[in-house]
Amino acid sequence: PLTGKPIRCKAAISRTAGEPLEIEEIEVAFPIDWEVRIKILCTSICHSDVTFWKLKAPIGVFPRIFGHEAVGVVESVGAKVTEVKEGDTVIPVFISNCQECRDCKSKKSNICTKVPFRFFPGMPRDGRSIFKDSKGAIVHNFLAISSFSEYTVVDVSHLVKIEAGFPPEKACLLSCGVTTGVGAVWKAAQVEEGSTVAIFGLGAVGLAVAEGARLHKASRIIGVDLSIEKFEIGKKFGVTDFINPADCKDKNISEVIKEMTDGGADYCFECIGLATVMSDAFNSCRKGWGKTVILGVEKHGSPISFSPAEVLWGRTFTGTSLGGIKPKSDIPVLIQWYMDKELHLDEFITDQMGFQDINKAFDLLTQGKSLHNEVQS
Ligand code: CXF
Ligand code: ZN
Repeated sequence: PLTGKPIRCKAAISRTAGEPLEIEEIEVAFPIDWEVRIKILCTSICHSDVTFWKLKAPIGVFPRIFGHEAVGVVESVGAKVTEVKEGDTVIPVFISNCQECRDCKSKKSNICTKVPFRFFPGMPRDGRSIFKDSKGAIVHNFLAISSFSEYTVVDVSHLVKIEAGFPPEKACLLSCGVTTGVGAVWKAAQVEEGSTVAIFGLGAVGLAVAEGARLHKASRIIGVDLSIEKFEIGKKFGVTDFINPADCKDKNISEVIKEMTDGGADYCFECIGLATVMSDAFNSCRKGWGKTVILGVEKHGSPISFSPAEVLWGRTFTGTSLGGIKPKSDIPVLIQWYMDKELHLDEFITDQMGFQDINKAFDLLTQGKSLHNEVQS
């Protein structure tokens, strides 16, 4: 390892909102204190990367290195790190997990307050920048991970150590999307056997919700998506019924779901990131105990609206980040479910390519042609 020295390597830099990434040589700082420098083995693209890549300045921050679904190997560690060492395989996660704060110790939260989540680029504890381009200018990081780089620096509170032999192309799925979907069922909603579930949006996160619902023995798993192809894919993950909102001409989607489920689904999950769909999901859950969970960033920053009377009749509306999963203790459980052949992961991978083809991976995802495409260095 280049302990105490910066590393020069290649990274895919996003210089302008919505424009192709540019593979450039960068300098990655050496890790200090609680930081860990990792060599990325495999990374995949999550829709949140796309959402923030499209955001124009001044809200969008550029130049930036996106990417937060990954797996890597520890190259060197800062002086205060004892939890991992050179050669360990780790999954970086955008949610920290210090395991000491009030939130980490509570069963009710996965939002660590000791190393709080910050939208502003920079390392989580001191805000410092770790990347420089070939001219010495700062390149910002993303969600404290920035995995579209051969090397990156991540705070140890954001790392989960896993077995070295676990296949990297499956491991990186557990870094965000699949964990978010399965976690939303397991932790956030706590779906019981025999429940009815409606999933709005059958992308990777929505399919992971279906997978979680299947594992939790939901009796009916209704997928809502504008693409009929998603139903065929969804069946592999346990989707039992499909609704294309474009076919619901004289009824709105909530009426259709209420008819199908004798009053509304027990649990609704919004997996697209649109305020109007969040309202539809809420209106589709049943009176008395229906619960709606939103899983991701609202793409346009729009507010949600629904009638207070609907809440008054016992419906719950809630949200979750990373599905309520506590990375260090819960991701190993998901790994065990995969090893026990209970949790499907292989089916989430639709394309695999080299790092130099990362823009192709972006194109496939933005055109809705893939679930998870992965790039390996
Ligand atoms: C999101 C959740 C909220 C902040 C940004 C990232 N999740 C992952 O993609
Ligand atoms: Zn993500």
